[in-house]
Amino acid sequence: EEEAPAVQSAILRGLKSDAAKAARELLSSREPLEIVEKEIIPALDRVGKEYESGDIFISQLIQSAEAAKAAFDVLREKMEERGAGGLKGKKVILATVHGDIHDIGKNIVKVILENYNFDVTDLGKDVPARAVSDAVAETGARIVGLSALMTTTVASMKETIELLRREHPDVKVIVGGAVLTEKLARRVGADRYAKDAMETVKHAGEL
Ligand code: B1M
Repeated sequence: EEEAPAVQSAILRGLKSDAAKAARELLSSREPLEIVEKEIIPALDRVGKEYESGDIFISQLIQSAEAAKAAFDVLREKMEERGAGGLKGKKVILATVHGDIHDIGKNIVKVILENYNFDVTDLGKDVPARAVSDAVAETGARIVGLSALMTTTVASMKETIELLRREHPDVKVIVGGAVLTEKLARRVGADRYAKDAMETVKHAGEL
């Protein structure tokens, strides 16, 4: 595979238009979700590690994240074109928890859920617990998906779930994000842990 590393290297080098172009080219031979899982996520994992070890600066991490978004935008268009359409099904609320601005993963989960016909209300990133609970009241959604990427924001996730338990005890909560594990998900009081977008679809379908 000649083209395969092109998406990754454009992300590693933080080149937005190259990343978009490479993603577009790869679409002729690969499925969008496969490109997300095999190219975009591994590239971001790598820059994350390089940042952590001090090999790259935050500015480079930001550029890589932007290149990843540019590649994902191309894939999203493709997925939206193919979306099931028709009547929208179960309502799901999505948010990245308070204090956390990482939203690439949540945005992927959103597109995939919509592809499977869920009716998604995306509250964005850095979302206070109060806003999540209010959105449940407004939309009548029975499923909430929360994302957290940092050890420091797992506490916000727990707070959000506690508020939901008090105000909307029948709502089911699915959690995800790089920092989470099955064990941590239980500890914050979630109903389900989803390691990726497809697992979210599976859980949301069952709940
Ligand atoms: Co930051 N960051 N970052 N960052 N960043 C991490 C998370 C970190 C692990 C990097 C590192 O040091 N190794 C580290 C956290 C350490 C920790 O607490 N354990 C970190 C840090 C420290 C920070 C800052 C504090 C850096 C600074 O400013 N000094 C800062 C935080 C600011 C804040 O939030 N308050 C920061 C900033 C940024 C950028 C802005 C540069 C950028 C984010 C851009 C954006 O999202 N708009 C960024 C990035 C890109 C990363 C890494 C490299 C990649 C994250 C990512 O997008 N992964 C990350 C390292 C890493 O994770 N490898 C890192 C790809 C994405 C598709 O995966 O989000 O896991 P993920 O989503 C998956 C699944 O987890 C699941 O499905 C998705 C698809 O498979 N999933 C869900 C996710 N959410 C779900 C919700 C669900 C279900 C499934 O609900 C139903």
